[in-house]
Amino acid sequence: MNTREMKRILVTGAVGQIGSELTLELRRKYGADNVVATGRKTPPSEALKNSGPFYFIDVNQRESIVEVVKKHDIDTIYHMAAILSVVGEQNPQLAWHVNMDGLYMVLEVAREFNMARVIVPSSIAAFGPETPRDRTPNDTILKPRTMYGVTKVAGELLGDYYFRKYGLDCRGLRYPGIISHETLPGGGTTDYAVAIYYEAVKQQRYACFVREDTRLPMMYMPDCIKATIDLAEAEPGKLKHHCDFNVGAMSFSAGELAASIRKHIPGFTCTYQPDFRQQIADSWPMSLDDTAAREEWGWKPAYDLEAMTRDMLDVLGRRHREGGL
Ligand code: AKB
Repeated sequence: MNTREMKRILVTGAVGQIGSELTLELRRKYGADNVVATGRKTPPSEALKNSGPFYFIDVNQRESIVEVVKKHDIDTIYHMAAILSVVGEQNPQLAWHVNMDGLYMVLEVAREFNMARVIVPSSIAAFGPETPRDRTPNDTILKPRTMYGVTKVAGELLGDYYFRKYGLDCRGLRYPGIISHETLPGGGTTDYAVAIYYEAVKQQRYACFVREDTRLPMMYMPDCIKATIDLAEAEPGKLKHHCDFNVGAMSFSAGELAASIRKHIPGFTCTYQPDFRQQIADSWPMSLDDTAAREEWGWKPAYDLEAMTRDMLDVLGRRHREGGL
């Protein structure tokens, strides 16, 4: 395996929900000039725009990646650019193009430039209706029904292939629904678990697009960032898995989420109007067995539902009072 150190990092999808916060944390850790943010949109926050280098790149355009890789002598890629489940069902061709062709492009560039590491995120969408839904094992049936899920399974396999065939150190987590208060997610099935907080703060009511009893695994952004960087930095010799780690943090129904908000905003009301996204949610795990991540690289989440709700409402409440929501 390649033994280059991770020193100069490129983040694709750096203006997305996870990429934007991940970039800032990586810059804090490795130095602003050593973390190059790239994306297809203008950075949403001044913090991201002004804290280090940013380039517009398209992950499907090899030359646009290569130019930045050469200019900044990149040795590590966090490949966060992806089309999520709902947009993927609306436009499966686009999901394949961005998630598969884009990943292949990134892996090929990483191989050609002999990179130290590539972080290739996966998702609970890699599972499907035939998978055991309660404490879903790490190694189990992977037969998703969404195009997003298909690209996630194929992405896990492709990353593992590059590791075995070329010694390219690819690693990846199966993200659950990620909840955050900085950048909104775009086009995912778990987006209701973010939107509910914004609407609770702004108008004390929310119409949820999945049933009240819909239970999915979720994670608060600080844990997501920690998990991503911890896996990237884990000692290679300890890893038995590579691109397919389950990472659990919490698991709750939409009704339990609303109840946790009601403890802080007693007048909050939530109605349930399931639409086509219900079927996607019903095909995903309710909770995860993340023993492999705990044993192989010491994964341990810090936030549960109560702690996350307190923090989310604190931050969003403050922003709303200051007129920024
Ligand atoms: C989605 O809902 O599509 C994503 C995911 C779970 O990967 N948030």
